Amino acid sequence: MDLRDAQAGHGALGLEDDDLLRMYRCILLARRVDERMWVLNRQGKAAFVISCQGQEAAQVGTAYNLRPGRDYVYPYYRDAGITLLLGQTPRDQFLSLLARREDPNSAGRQMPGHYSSRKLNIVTASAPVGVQYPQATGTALAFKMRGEDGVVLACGGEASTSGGDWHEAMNFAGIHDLPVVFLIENNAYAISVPEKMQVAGSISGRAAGYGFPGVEVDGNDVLAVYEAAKEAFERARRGDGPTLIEAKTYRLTAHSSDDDDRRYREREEIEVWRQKDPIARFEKYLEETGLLDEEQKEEIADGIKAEIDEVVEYAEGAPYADPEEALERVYAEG
Ligand SMILES: Cc1ncc(C[n+]2csc(CCOP(=O)(O)OP(=O)(O)O)c2C)c(N)n1
Ligand SMILES: [Mg+2]
Repeated sequence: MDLRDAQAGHGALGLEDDDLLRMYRCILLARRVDERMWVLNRQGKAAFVISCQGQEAAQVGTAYNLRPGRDYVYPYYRDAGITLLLGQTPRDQFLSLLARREDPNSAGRQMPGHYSSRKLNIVTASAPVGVQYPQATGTALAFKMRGEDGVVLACGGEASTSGGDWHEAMNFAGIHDLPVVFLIENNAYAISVPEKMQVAGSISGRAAGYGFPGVEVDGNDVLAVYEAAKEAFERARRGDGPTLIEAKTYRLTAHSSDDDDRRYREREEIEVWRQKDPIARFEKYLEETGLLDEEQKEEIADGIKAEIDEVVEYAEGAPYADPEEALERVYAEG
């Protein structure tokens, strides 16, 4: 196991013990929320689930560098770890999953995973893969033109780098030295298509062609990701331009609740990656550095379970939007 040396560990990155516990709680919360979503799906209560499982450390390690409400983020559908860290709540996530009127993302109109918050500068995704990148780059251009110090985080899977939008955005960001960080969560599959059939060469290596740094990082090591992202965000805030981060990780669930992954990947492969689960690895680090013991672990886990029980009950009882509201907030009004 590739664990960081505790001595040189989080202190050297400027992280306090409390920061680590906050990261840990968020990673665990994202996992447990996701697991409950699958239960609701199997109970016939939730139509569709798309998971963050396996990618939580890549998400939280990166987003820990964001200033909510000041920086902007263009997440993709798996980024529950990012949106929970920034301030969306499990209640928000379940209201969205169950398409209730109170869903803050879209008032029950969008598919799950289309996160959105004006207050937190989380910009909703469109369903076509990769369209977030030119939009994110445009926001970074706005920051630069206005002389503001905001940074934009734009996220996606490895297959989103096969489309033209990503390359155009990378090129434009490189030309104008824009304050944008591209996070590619390389989870080895695009639905049933393995990386080797989707990506030529190396993703991180492509940044060189656009004139800015590209780094590859172990996406299941939250501190390694945090370190790479810290450098990237600092570089952007200094006005030195974009960075591409390729976080190597793995999708532990099927692509979505509508996908049967037994048709294209071996169970043994998933087991190998389960041994590298980002949660177990972080727990090991926290235990070795004396920040977490069995009792605290249980306390955190119990707290999360109680919160999820409560908000699921709330969301299940929350009303749907009235049919007459269907066209509200779709077009500009007034
Ligand atoms: C332009 C476009 N083509 C195809 C799809 C269908 N689709 C949705 S997700 C996905 C796979 C994307 O894979 P990746 O970018 O690696 O992200 P992951 O789901 O693995 O996290 C595909 C093909 C789509 N939404 N948009
Ligand atoms: Mg993928």
